[in-house]
This record gives sequence, C-alpha cells and structure tokens, in this order.
Amino acid sequence: MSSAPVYKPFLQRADSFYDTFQRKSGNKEVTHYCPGCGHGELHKMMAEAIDDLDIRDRTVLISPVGCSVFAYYYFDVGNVQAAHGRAPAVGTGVQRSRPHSIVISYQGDGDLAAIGLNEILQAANRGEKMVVFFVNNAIYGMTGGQMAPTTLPGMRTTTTPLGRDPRLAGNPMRMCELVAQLEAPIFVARGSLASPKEMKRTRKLVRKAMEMQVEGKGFCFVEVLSACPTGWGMTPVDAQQWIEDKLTPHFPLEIFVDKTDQERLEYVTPESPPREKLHEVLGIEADTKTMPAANPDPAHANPRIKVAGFGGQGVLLLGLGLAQCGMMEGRKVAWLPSYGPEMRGGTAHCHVNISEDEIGSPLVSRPTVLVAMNQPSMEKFEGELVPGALLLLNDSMVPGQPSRDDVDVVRVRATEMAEDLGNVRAANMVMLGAFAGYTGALNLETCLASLDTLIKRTALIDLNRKAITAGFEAGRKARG
Ligand SMILES: Cc1ncc(C[n+]2csc(CCOP(=O)(O)OP(=O)(O)O)c2C)c(N)n1
Ligand code: SF4
Repeated sequence: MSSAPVYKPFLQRADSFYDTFQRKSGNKEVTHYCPGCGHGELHKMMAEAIDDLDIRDRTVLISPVGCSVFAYYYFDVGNVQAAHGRAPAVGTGVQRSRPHSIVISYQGDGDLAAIGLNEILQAANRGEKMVVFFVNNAIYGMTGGQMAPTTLPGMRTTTTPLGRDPRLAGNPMRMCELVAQLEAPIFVARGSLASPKEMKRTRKLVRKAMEMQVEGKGFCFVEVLSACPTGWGMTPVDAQQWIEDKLTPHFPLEIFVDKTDQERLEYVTPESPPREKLHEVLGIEADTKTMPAANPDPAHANPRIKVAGFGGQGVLLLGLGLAQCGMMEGRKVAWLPSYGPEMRGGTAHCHVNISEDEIGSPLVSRPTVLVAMNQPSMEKFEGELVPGALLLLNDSMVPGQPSRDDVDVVRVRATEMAEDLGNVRAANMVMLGAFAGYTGALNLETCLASLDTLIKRTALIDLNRKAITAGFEAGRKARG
C-alpha cells in the first residue's frame, strides 16, 4: 500500500527540481516557459509527487519534442530525450531493461496525438509500466501555433487561419477516450489547469498515477488540459478561462478507467536459453571456439574503433573480424555497420566496440582507434578521434598527412602487401593483423582462428592467414 501523502508547503520548490536551470541565456532561476504556460504547473505537480514518494533515484523522465523538450533542464532525475513522438517506445526500453525504474513519458498533443499516435497506442495496448502525462494545449506551441489533432473546430491557428474546419481537418481527437478502449491501461483520466480547484484535482490524478508506478501496476495515462497563452494569442488570465469555457466542453474531465485496485500483473519474463544453446535458438552454426585472452596495453584494453574505406575494401568484414576476435577472447563486443549511399562506392564505415564491461551503445562517436583504408576516410573521421588515439592508416591509399598532431599515427602498406600476396582484397585482413600487432588487443592466433567463421570460401583462407600474419608483423614492428 502507498504511504499517506505528505504534501509540502505550496510555495516551496520541490527537491526534484534543480536549484538553477541550464539556459543559454537569461535568468537561470526561472524556466523557459511563457507566463501562464501549463507545462510549468504540471512540472511542479510531478516534482512534488516524486519528492513525496521518495523515488527521485529511480525515476526516468522521457522528454520528447515540443515545449516539453527541456524537462531535463528542470528535473533532477534520470533523463532521456527522445525523438518526436517516440517517448513511449524509449520508455518501454528503459522499463524493460531496468524494471525497478519509474518511467514517465511527458508529451504534448502534437507529439503524442500526431507524429507519435502509433507509439502511444501500442505502448498502452501492451500495458507498459509507465505513466504518460499528456499536455493537451490544443496547438503546436513550440513551432509557433500550428493546428494539432486536438485543436477545436473553428479554432484559428497558423495553419487554419480561418478556423479548423472538421470537413477538411477532422474533429479533435479525444485521446483519453481512445486509450480507454484498450484493455491493458489501468488508469486513464483527464484533468485541467483551468482553476485552483481543477489544479487540486489534477494534482491528485498525477499523484495517483505515480503511486501506481511505485506499486508496479501498469500503464497510466493522465491528460491535462493546459494553457498555451502564446499560441492562443491570449493573456494568461484569458487563457485559463478559455480552458474552462471552450476546451473542457470538448474534453470532459473524467476518470475513464480505474483498475488500480486490481492485483498487480507480474511480468512474465521468458527464460533465456542457456548461452551454449543460443545458436540453436537463433538457427545459426555453433561458434564455441574460445581463445586465450590477449593482454593488451591498458590504452587499448577497451577499444572503440571506427573502420572506414571505399565500398569494396572489405571494411564491414574487417569490423566483423575485430568483433569476432574480441568475442572469441571472451570480451563483450558490438559491431554496427553504416549502410548508406556509400554502399555505391563512396565511404563505407562501421563501428566496433571491444570491452571488458557491458557496452552501453554500439555507436562509436569518439573513437580511440580509426582504421582508415583510404584518404577520404581519414579526412572524414580523424576529427572524431579522442586525443592520444590510434590512427591506423592504409599507407598505400592515404598519400596525405592527417591534420591531427595529438594522435598516434601508424602507417601500413596494406594494399601493396595484399597485392604481393596475390589479392588486393586481402588488404582488410592485413589491417586486422596490424591492429592486433600494434595494440596487443588481440592475439595473432585468435585472428587466424577467426577466419573459419569470417571467410566462407575455404580456398581464400590461406591467403587471408598470410595477410593477417604479415599485418601483425608490420604492426609489431611499428610498435618497436
Ligand atoms: C521529426 C520532427 N518533425 C517535426 C518537428 C517540428 N516540431 C517541433 S515541436 C513540434 C510540435 C510540438 O507540439 P506539441 O507536442 O503540442 O507540444 P507543445 O510545444 O505545444 O508543448 C513540431 C511539429 C520536429 N522537431 N521533428
Ligand atoms: S509556446 Fe505555449 S506551450 Fe510553449 S512555452 Fe509558451 S505557452 Fe507554453
């Protein structure tokens, strides 16, 4: 059961707010919201509930796009910023990977009911354990007052200067009523910020939905009719009145679903198959080969690698090879190819992480190693390298000098060496060997053994073994 509410004095700032706010300019003690805007009011109710329920450490607030986007400037909780309309999907990921967290998806009407309509309905239908606070101000506030799905008939916006005509633009969407049709949501309610009395009621709705998260009960949806004096072209006082006179008749203030007394539905987490059986589940060949781990120079113990070159230089395979070797030596790995127009002959690249620890994101935006197979790749990516990083260049195709003078530049004549061995296409394997030889991050034996998985045509394995070995020696020699 939830504890009895302990409300703070009304005017005291909630602890869940930062003391000062990150702002590009202006007073760092106040928010960026316009006077009379409902976002600030709702923020306050949410922050108080977070304080009272003592859940600041496990609350993750997902702010999407719209005037709500800067919620992370204000709430001192876990914050994630999601793409337009995608907060429920991101929240799903957060909740499922961290079931103890309290997830709040904070969304405006453009975000939730237009671009994000599918996301919200699917998350509601799955009954994700999160609370959605839906700020319905009947307009796109941030972008200057365009029509939203919730804009009232006859309401003038910048995109409906003569007023919304339902024959052309449909009728306002009642999101609570839509969500309430689904079976999974446990609490669906609409409140308003039209008056102190309504604020008090809305405060209770906010609190109840938050309590349901603490009890781990399920999907809660609280819509809040909120003023956008700027978008509506009104004074804050008139805007509040307008909520009561115009918005509320269209959007009744009700509790549509309340199943909060029901027993909590336990997540049924499918049991993971044992690691050694994974290949059977995935329908792939078993790769049980494990190799002794290398003992790398600490600077290269957890490399974040970007591999780049022309399409056709085997850049993606080189990345796969690095990841395969790391995996065989018992480390965590991630390989992320970049597919794009470069597939047609421009610059292709991939991201590789090899790590002792879990890898948060497969994306390598600040590499510790760049393997550049040609000049344009070096020019494109050298700027991303962290100071002290390794810039491993295919000397045969990088005639120019890097502009960075704070990185370790190593040149290997990979294309020529591969050509000498009989096939220029093995240049990628020369570079794989060179990386291992120079950094000590992978053993030569592992690189050679990885070929059984990497190379399908057995006739090419011998050539690639030679390429890796030659590269490894070149890397070793460069290390000195
Ligand atoms: C993919 C994408 N499409 C469009 C936009 C432009 N955009 C920014 S905010 C916004 C509407 C936000 O309106 P709403 O969700 O009602 O929030 P409010 O600003 O009223 O709080 C739009 C369309 C964008 N940033 N990204
Ligand atoms: S434009 Fe509207 S929604 Fe955005 S901050 Fe101003 S009043 Fe609030």
